[in-house]
Amino acid sequence: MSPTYWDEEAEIIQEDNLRKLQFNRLQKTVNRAWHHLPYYRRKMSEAGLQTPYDLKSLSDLSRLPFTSKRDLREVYPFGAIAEPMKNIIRIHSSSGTTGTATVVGYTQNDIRTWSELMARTLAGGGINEDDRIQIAFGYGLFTGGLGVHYGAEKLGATVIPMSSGNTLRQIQILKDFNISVLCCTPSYALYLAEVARDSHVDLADTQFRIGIFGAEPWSEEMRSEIERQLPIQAYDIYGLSEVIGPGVAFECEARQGLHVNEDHFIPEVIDPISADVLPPGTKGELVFTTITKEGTPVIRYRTGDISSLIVSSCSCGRTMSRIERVASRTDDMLIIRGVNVYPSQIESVLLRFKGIEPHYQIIVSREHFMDTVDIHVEISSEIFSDEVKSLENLKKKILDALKGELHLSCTVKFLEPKSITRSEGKAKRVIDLRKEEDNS
Ligand code: DLL
Repeated sequence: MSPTYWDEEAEIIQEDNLRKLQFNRLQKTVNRAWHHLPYYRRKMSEAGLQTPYDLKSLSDLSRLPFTSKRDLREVYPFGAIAEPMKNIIRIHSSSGTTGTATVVGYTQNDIRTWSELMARTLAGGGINEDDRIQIAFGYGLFTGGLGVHYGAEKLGATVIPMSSGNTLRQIQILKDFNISVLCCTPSYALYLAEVARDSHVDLADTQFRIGIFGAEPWSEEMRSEIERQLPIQAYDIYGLSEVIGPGVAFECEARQGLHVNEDHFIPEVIDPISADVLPPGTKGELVFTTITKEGTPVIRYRTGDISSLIVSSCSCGRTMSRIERVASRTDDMLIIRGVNVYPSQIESVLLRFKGIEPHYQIIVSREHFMDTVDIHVEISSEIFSDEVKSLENLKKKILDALKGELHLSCTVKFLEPKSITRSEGKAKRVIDLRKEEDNS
């Protein structure tokens, strides 16, 4: 398959030229932050910078201070905006479910850049102006809906701006409008497949061919499951509001990691504890510096997402380095009686077993000062009616795999199909009752 570049000059740029471009843009960003954002000026001065022109090469990036979600929250609502408000044409914001929301402002140029990057992202998945794209990411303060929308229009595709929810209607439109591309969270794609099946709608003989999924972690096993249930190739796209929204990194047709749009964002991977920069191939926390954003530039923003950098060349010819798919976050690691495990690892084990459905929840609680984990997972209706003995057998195999591979002792409870509430956006996989107890 020949690669589908949207912006060939940028996507196959030579490394030397890319590094020069990045340094040039980084200097401008540092200058902007120094002059327009008092908290950055303070942080940079504390880190020993005397002027914004102190950086001599790209490796001096490591002299700059990190930015955390907390820093952005402290200047809520508009303290992270580096332009007069009259130049800001759009505001997005994180949901704020885990604290004060973070607010991001976009100038005309930022929206132009974002649209370009999203067009690049969609073209990377083989999408073109002949496609009809149903956008089932939420529209609103969340960046998913509008971010993909502007990119799809830029690409020249036909956009169907559905937003999230109203699943029966989504299926009807998918079929009636001969949609070829669906964009949503991977968990919502599975829900849509389930509702289509229940409504006896066969999507196999439609034009539907590509899924662009992101905004939440999903495993390779989940990708296989989605592709088994829907007649599509599924692509992973990654991004976060604080950096721009979707369009930070995307999978090409090789699907071997996500290309970072390095001409706009400089990625680093650090040790989440010591904050030391880690070499390519080593897993750690992803950090991004925006180098073209005007509205809300961020310097060395700590994402909390875990990944590693892949610098080897990709068969698609793009020279921008890649990140490994983001399977977990530093703050979703569960520490269960001294064992560290991520929900995505549990997902990978569960989905290997036939009859296990991709709908699960991990319930963590504390009994007599001991942490316990109960995994609630749906099983298919065929095996739900199996004899108790064969169900017990299956359960034992799962428990052995969890123990053998993740050293996790837990309990597994099989649930009837459709017992777990479906999500229209980001799925909630972990219920940590310990936090609720601690907060009560
Ligand atoms: O979720 C932006 C987005 C919209 C990305 C649509 C992709 C598609 P936030 O709501 O700010 O922005 O959430 C950002 O979601 O730090 C990750 O933890 C997680 N995330 C986003 N994309 C992926 C992905 C959008 N492909 C947070 N894989 C990020 C894993 C992802 N996690």
